[in-house]
Amino acid sequence: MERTFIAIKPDGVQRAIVGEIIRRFESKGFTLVGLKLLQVSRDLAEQHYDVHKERPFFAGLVEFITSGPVVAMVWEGDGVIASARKLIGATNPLTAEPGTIRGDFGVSIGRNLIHGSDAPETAAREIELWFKPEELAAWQPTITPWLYE
Ligand code: D4T
Repeated sequence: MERTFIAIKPDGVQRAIVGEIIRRFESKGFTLVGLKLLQVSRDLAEQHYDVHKERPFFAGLVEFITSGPVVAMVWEGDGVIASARKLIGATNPLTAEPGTIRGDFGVSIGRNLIHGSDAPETAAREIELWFKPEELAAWQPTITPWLYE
């Protein structure tokens, strides 16, 4: 089964939509296999956003994600990486479709509430970066036959 890394950024935690976001992933039919709330270190933030290190907004990104607690999660399911990106919506919440997390709850790109891995390689890298193997639980929900043929 595919896995993806999802992080609710400090704005999502402050806006008190952690439960709402988890509910959307659960209701869709994905399985939560890792979950923790943490204060992100500068080192972790810089590694996570390494791909953006030459971009003008890099310093702001690191500053913001280290500014308050983050909820880090790993979700599992068939096609979960691409599907999570659809649940999350476009990068800029102002233009993200209504019905998506960013579209429903945000208005600006620097406060876009949530991160989701964008490809299998980044998902594997980010899960390894944020979680120790023993922090992940492999389990099969009893409703699995009602989700998959
Ligand atoms: P993440 O990586 O947070 O899931 O967001 P996206 O995959 O949707 O978007 P991204 O990697 O292009 O951007 C990462 C992060 O940087 C912020 N950002 C982005 C910003 O503040 N200004 C910008 O111009 C861009 C492009 C928002 C998300």
